[in-house]
Amino acid sequence: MPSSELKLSYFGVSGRGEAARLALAIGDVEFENDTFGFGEWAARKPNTPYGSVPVFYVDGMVHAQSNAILRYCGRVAGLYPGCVKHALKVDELMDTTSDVITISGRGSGEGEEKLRAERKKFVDVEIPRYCGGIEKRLEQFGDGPYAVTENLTVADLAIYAMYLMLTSGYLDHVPKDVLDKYTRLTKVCNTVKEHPKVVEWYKKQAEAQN
Ligand SMILES: N[C@@H](CCC(=O)N[C@@H](CS)C(=O)NCC(=O)O)C(=O)O
Repeated sequence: MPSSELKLSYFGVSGRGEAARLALAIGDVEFENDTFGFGEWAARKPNTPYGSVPVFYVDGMVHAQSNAILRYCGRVAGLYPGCVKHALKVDELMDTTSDVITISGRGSGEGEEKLRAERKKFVDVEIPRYCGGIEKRLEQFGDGPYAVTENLTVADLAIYAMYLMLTSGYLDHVPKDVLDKYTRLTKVCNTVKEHPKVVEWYKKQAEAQN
């Protein structure tokens, strides 16, 4: 089958686009990494199916929803399990990280006081609920180092992208060490971070910026 022309469009931050970028990079799948600044968003928004990003073009046809995109990228990169039981676990983890990213946005654009209150709730209540939940599920799913099966899957990349977002200082009022106590989750993230293709990808991105 001839390979398709792929383009991923997302803000130049990790967020909901990062896991798909990493999946394609790890699988040596060629794609156009179309990143853009927040200032460009208003002009782009009407051209997206649901007024949101990421969007993903396959041979010119636009597609939306980060987890649909990530599953596609995982399949073409060989990082999405064929086994339905494994795929169920991968999907569960992907959707949970997506919930965390959605909740992290509460209070944005509603003023500093509201944002501070929402972020406090996020740190004190939602992170223990969801990341504590992921931690327990990882323990139930196996010994690692990966989340599901002994191989890297898109679930690991989704967890890593969420981890980057929560620990990079990108979110005001969220301490960078907020996930330190989740040791199994952190182990997954360190394993992804040290993956040679991931190291190579970030090195290339840094070089492109200089
Ligand atoms: N369910 C969607 C949510 C997408 C979403 O909310 N994207 C945010 C960026 S992470 C966005 O487009 N925000 C700009 C806006 O809503 O105007 C997905 O997973 O792709």
